[in-house]
Amino acid sequence: MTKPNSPTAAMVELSREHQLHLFEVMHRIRAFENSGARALAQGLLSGTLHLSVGQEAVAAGVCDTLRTDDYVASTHRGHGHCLAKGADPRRMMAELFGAEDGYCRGRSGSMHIADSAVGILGANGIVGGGFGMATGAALSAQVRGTDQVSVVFFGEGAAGEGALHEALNLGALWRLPIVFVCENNGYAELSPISEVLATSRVADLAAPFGIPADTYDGNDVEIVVQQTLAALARARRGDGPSLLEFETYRQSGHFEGDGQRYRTKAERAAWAERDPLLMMRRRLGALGVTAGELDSIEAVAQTEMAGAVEWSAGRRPASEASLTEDVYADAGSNHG
Ligand SMILES: Cc1ncc(C[n+]2csc(CCOP(=O)(O)OP(=O)(O)O)c2C)c(N)n1
Repeated sequence: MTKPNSPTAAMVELSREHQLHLFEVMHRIRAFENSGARALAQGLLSGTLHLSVGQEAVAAGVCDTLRTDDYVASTHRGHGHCLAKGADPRRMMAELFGAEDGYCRGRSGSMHIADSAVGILGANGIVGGGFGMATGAALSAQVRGTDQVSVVFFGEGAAGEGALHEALNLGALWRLPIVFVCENNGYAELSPISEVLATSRVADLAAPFGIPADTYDGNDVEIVVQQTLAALARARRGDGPSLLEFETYRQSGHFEGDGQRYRTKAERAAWAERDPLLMMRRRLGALGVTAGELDSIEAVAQTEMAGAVEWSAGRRPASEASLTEDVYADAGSNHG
């Protein structure tokens, strides 16, 4: 998959081709997750999945602006971040299937997918676990004198974690090339933001550190691209961190199987109208792209991800005998 018009400056006009590319990336994310969810419902996978259906514009828009050697620290809801940053969907799907060909040889499931070849530091089962890793990666880029940037995705539920405030402090103090990207989907597990955070705006939390921050529409992929470009330019110039809060909505449950009794049908229906894929479809339609062209992009994405499922289902499962491989124990040192 090529990346047309890889942008390098802030506030560029996105070409029609570029917008079509973003539409394709968002559809690939949705198709991957829907395919995984179907496989789970069919009993082909164990455990559960945390889907990001409805949030694709943030992953696609942010990662679109990044270079392969930039870093991304993801979350427990990280399929979109990993795919958009360049992970291989077959190896991702194989990991969900617990197969040896998966990213972690089938031992982790979706919450620990990492790919250092494309700068993915890892999805993370620990809420707020990415802050320290991304800060460290940004420090490493600064020490090595490269212009790489480190991006950390987090949910508004992670904004109450001390690790965010430590990372904001060090990022500002050392002017690190890091961008904090909050995907504010309104709920932390089953709790609305009003019950878990003392402010309604995560962006407010950056003010004491002198870090520029604002809140934007996270379902409009073009806005996500433009704002990330500005934050990246600042980081690459050596001017330090930014915090971008993107408001979005998780259309799926917190996990597959979540009864979702904590929110109303009316709320879900209103956000479904603002589905980022639908919004992009309308925009491209207004630019003269035909419904047939858009449908075929969607169909190609679905075929690709159905292929990833088929491939993964045929892979060898991780063997029980291999489970203790790569587990380290410090047996030699004297802790007395
Ligand atoms: C340190 C830690 N505390 C609690 C949990 C349990 N947990 C898993 S997801 C989640 C909510 C996270 O909410 P948010 O950061 O807003 O992300 P979202 O699920 O909305 O994408 C919690 C509390 C965890 N995995 N790690």
